[in-house]
Amino acid sequence: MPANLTPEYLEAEARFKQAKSIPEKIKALEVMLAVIPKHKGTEKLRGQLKSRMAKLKEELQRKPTIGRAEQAFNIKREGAAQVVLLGLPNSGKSALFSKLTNAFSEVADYPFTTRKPIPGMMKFENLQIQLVDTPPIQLDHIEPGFPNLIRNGDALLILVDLTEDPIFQMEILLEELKGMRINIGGKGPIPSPEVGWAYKKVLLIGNKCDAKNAMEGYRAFENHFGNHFTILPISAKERMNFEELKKEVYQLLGIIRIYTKAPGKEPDLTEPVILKKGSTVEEVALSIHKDFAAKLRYAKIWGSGKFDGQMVKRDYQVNEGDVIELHI
Ligand SMILES: Nc1nc2c(ncn2[C@@H]2O[C@H](COP(=O)(O)OP(=O)(O)OP(=O)(O)O)[C@@H](O)[C@H]2O)c(=O)[nH]1
Ligand SMILES: [Mg+2]
Repeated sequence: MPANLTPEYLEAEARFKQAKSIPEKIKALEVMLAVIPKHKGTEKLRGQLKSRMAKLKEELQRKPTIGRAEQAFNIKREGAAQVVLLGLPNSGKSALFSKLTNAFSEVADYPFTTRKPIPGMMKFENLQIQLVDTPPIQLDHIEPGFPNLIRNGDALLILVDLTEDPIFQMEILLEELKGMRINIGGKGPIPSPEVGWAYKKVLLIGNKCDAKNAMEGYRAFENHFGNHFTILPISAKERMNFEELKKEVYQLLGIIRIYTKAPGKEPDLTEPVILKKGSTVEEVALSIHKDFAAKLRYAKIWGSGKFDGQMVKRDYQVNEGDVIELHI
């Protein structure tokens, strides 16, 4: 029996074929189903349209949840650097995060308290460094978006609970990071990059230093991992070693602070220019404006120069705390 499809139906079908998004496709299908002549000859076609519709609706339901979960792990970088906290459940990440930053993350004595990453700003001298609290790392289950969050960070703070076999905790963390193709290190040179792998600098933190048996755990941990990583014992609860911790985080980032000034004026020491260690005068200029770098003739330097106000060229390597006057 001929299907006798109407022009209305054929028009909707054309729209369906051209549709790019799922909602557009669903809309066109709805029209097709509404206007299709309902007789024996179209029975099979109607069945196909209905099952297509069901599949599209299911897809629509599924899509945003994956998207939303991933989006929660997309934390916009703010301040001088982004540092991601990592650890097993109950290691004290949120306790530390809440005390070091202006933000709040729930602390509780049961595991999996933190479900989504939370950003906060930590003040260190004249700098703001972003810390990101995260859900715990667990064996064989990685949330979508988590590997990217770790890869995008400038450095990692790995927390272990010193009272709960810290070596074993670290072994699990290393295993899970390996699964995400993330290589970590602390001391020593940065290894040459491998395709598909990311390398992250790490500071290891032994938490709960205030608790009984913590120092025993610390000594064993230090013996095991001390050659490859800087390890700092702290207590998030008692705020022990917080100043040291902030300094170590800054060291870990491998950044320097430079101050610029206009001729005859004083530099603004509250507004550092943040650069990678080893940067040059040219990169100082570039951080202000690309035209500035192009037109740069020379600079005067206070700090690491041979004398105050020394004239230097664009390839001069600047150092922590230098004050630079750019001349174009
Ligand atoms: N004694 C002691 N307990 C601590 C310290 N830091 C955290 N705790 C306790 O450890 C438990 C877990 O702390 P959280 O900060 O919630 O741990 P977390 O790593 O964020 O846990 P998840 O969100 O589940 O991954 C809580 O009962 C805290 O009070 C510390 O320095 N000393
Ligand atoms: Mg937490």
